[in-house]
Amino acid sequence: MLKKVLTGVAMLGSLALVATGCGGSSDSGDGSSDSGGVIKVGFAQTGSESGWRSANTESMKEAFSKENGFDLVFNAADNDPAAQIAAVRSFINQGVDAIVIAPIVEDGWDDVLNEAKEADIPVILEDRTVSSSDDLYAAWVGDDFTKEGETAGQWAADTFGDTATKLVVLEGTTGSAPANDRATGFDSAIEGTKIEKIDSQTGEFTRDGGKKVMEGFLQKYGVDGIDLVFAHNDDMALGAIEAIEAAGGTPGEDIKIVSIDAVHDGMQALVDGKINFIVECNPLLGDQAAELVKSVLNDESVDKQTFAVDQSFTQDQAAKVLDSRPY
Ligand code: GZL
Repeated sequence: MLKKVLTGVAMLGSLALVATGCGGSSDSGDGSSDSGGVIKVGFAQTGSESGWRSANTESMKEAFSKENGFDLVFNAADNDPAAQIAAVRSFINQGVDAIVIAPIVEDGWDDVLNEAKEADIPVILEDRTVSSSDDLYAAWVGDDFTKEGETAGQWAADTFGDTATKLVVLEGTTGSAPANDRATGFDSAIEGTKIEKIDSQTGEFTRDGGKKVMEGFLQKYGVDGIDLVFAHNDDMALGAIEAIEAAGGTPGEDIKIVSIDAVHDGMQALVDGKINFIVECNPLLGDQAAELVKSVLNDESVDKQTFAVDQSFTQDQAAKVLDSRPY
């Protein structure tokens, strides 16, 4: 399956494409629908669970703006998969021109995606993926979650691999692609090392969820019984930091933390020495998603998968870039 890897330049390029309306042509020459040049798009967002999600929502709203030729119908499902499916069904009933989804969980999408197909409304996935057959959506743009997990795991293996290390994991939303794939990648990277996963539980990608789960781990094992935390996102890592400090521990020293996202608050904690390593997950997917909608409505062939390019940061590397990052 073809996939395209995006660099920052390419994503900026797509901004130029979308802004000048040369993302393709149809009867009105700019990918517009029948409603006089404006494309009506329903966007089903997961909710507002994390700093990453806020940056992603901002990117999507900026890209699907009136200035760029869109009429955006936005829904945030508060991390409720049933509510998100109902939102997509509502978009179909409204007769939107295209639907964009950041699916909370991978499973349960077949029926409503078939209904969109029967209504001849193309679906673009952004951020997370679904387990449905890929003929039920036109394209997906997002980050390589398995690779993110592998990068985090490789750092852990390089740092602790030869030493007996007690690991606890703060998992993302159960059933979500990032939680599933980051776990797969991380576990493959630490295989054969002396890192032992003693516990793992979902904190739902939220700061409060990460704090509560970490409080439970600390009650169970004590500060001295845990050496390393792998948090599936920065918000849960930040919650874990609060719990560790409340228990009298020093995060980043007594208990090391590796996380994923690289949102500003996470990067600040990395600079402050409370997190030890962060793998980026770029949330700025709006321009590419908007370009995909225009191309699909223009019956242009598009790559089924487009990956954003992610990097990773040590504490020193974070200090150099913190003030210049876009999110
Ligand atoms: C990853 C995204 C995840 C982030 C979390 O692309 O789906 O959801 O890692 C967010 O911060 O809540």
